[in-house]
Amino acid sequence: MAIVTAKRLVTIERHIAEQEHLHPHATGEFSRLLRDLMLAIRLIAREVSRAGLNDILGLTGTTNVYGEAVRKLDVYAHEVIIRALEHGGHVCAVASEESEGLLPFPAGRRGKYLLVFDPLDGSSNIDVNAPIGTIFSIYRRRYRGEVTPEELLRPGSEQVAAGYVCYGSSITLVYSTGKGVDVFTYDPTLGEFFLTIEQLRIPRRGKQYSVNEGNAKRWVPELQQYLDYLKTSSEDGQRPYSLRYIGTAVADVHRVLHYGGLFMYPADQANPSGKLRLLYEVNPLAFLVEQAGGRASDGYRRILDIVPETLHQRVPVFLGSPDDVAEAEAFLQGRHPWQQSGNGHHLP
Ligand code: P6P
Repeated sequence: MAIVTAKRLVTIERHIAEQEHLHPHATGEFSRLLRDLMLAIRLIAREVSRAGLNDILGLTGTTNVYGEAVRKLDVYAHEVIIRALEHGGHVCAVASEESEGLLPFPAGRRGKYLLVFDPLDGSSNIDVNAPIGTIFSIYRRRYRGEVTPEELLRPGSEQVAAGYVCYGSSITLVYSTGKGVDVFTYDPTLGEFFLTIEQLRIPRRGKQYSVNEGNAKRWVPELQQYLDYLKTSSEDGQRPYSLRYIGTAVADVHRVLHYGGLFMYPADQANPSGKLRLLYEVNPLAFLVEQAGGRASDGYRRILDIVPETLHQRVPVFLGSPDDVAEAEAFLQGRHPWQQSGNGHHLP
């Protein structure tokens, strides 16, 4: 992993401009889209950092398309991203996790890109000062004319860029345009994101797993065998793994990208497709993990190959270090040697 300190003083704007030269057909429209998005992220970062002081904590008293309570900061982040993008003319429509369907921009202001975003991931953590995040994903239009949801019913491998912001002890932007993953840290005194890690690479294997084990009794036996395996000491000291779970996917995945291991949100008897949304959360996170040399699947299929049937489709997810995710897949598919060696009996 190439560690770059901020000595080079490469801001996100300078980095976007440098990246533009890497794309021979770049029209500058994509760069301007990213700049508009960075403005929205700065505004959200400011509100998040003042969340205890500006009466933006707490609930709105409404629920979203999933029946989940909506918080004031969810609404603020959703609206500020839309306002920052709609005047630039680089995006024809947006899809927000907080909105029912696709939100086309007015005719005459429609560019060639689509922005898909989760304005505030992990918002239940806002009121307790735990990390939260914003996730975004950018596609290039396939059709002309009216913008319909079919524009987004395509595999995540067609993303032209994806990223997230983790509002934690510091505010970190992690993004990729398909040429590796770069990490920027926000300096709130200057309002600037500075490049701090160039071409982040995920370890081939880690020693941590991240999952809500409160659901364990509802998992398939093969997955329970995998968790037993992770907790069983091995002679080489690689196991037992440690459990780390924040409950904000952005924060859990940010740790996995740096330390290795894997993040899981599996299917269970109550949620046969898991909980996380393919378009708004899983595709962008899978894109980043693969760009960093990792692996992302639903236990059977590569996430980025899945063609969504609806905008809000949920999908089970296992993502992180390639060796760890491949091992989880082997267990789920009942083909891991540990399962066949008789150790794999599932404890009640
Ligand atoms: P649970 C946050 O609400 C979220 O969508 C993801 O960010 C996070 O990984 C998951 O849900 C946590 O869900 O069921 O463990 O609380």
